[in-house]
Amino acid sequence: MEHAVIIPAYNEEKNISDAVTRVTKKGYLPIVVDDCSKDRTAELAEKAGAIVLRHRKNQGKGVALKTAFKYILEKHPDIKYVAILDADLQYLPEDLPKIFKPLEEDKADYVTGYRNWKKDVPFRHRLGNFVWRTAFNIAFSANVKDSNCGFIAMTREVIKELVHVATGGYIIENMFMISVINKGFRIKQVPVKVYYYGVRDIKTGVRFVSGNLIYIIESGLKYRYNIDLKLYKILSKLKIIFTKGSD
Ligand SMILES: Nc1nc2c(ncn2[C@@H]2O[C@H](COP(=O)(O)OP(=O)(O)O)[C@@H](O)[C@H]2O)c(=O)[nH]1
Ligand SMILES: [Mg+2]
Repeated sequence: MEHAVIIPAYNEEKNISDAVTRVTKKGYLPIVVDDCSKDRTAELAEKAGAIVLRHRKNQGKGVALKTAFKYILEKHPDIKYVAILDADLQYLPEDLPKIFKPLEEDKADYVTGYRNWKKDVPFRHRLGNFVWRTAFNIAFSANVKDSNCGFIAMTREVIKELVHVATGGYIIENMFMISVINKGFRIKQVPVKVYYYGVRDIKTGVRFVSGNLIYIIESGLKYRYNIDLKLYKILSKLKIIFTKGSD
């Protein structure tokens, strides 16, 4: 078995069995990290045949990924390629072969999906992502089609780096991409399908968008001019912006 799929999960009893079953059907090893869910997520994941790693307290998606990276590096020397699939099935397990392909062909070290903004993404999410993507491409002289897609795949070599940076919640996608750029790994993006089962309220949305934007701009200043404002850290400590997730 060379392919593993990490499924970070927090209160996902509705979709977790389906997610695990469809990942297994594709021939990949499903590793669920239960981030201290209050529902039957862990039990259902186990019943569906996944390897289940449990957090005793809720720590956010970033730390859930760190737990899985450590587990794979320590216990699974055979695993060469690893993907991340959200448990809420916003992205499709059936798209996994597409996201693994550039790695298998040795054309990339890190692959992310890119969403069809017009066809699949609600306006408010489209706007937030436009702001992030524009800031990201300016800050890093990059030309990514999607800077915040949670559907990601990477090689074992990349995991050996990201296990040291993974933390927090929804900034994880930017944090990983920035780290991969800094390390000079090859990045590719492939088109993926995405579903939205509800849109955040405006207040939450603004806190979400601004938190990520501050992180991107600050990281850009560090990347270009080695200026470290630490603003993101201060604001997350003051709980002005989210850290783990919007929960
Ligand atoms: N929101 C949230 N999701 C978590 C947490 N820990 C793990 N996750 C999982 O991370 C994935 C992405 O979370 P989600 O809230 O859907 O984020 P979004 O779709 O990017 O806004 C899902 O599979 C969650 O179950 C957490 O503390 N909070
Ligand atoms: Mg989601």
